[in-house]
Amino acid sequence: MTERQSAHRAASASGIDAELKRELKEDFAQADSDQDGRINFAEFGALLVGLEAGMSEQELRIGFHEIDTDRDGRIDLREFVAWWTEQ
Ligand SMILES: [Ca+2]
Ligand SMILES: [Ca+2]
Repeated sequence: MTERQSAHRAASASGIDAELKRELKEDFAQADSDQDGRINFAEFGALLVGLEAGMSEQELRIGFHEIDTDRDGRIDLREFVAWWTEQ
């Protein structure tokens, strides 16, 4: 878990507030570099590299599949928010 993710999780301990949602939307929009409303694997990899998570490609793939709960190969905003806020 990254420091940033820990902060998000701490902030969400008492429920997702508007501020957190706004931040997540911004993070999502930044990661969605082709702006199609979904984060694909390449965009996800770039996001994690940007966060300096230091994950291997295999770890990235595992993480991606964990987040992509409907298994359509892309992460939508709902899945992204669930990932950050899930305990
Ligand atoms: Ca995209
Ligand atoms: Ca998905």
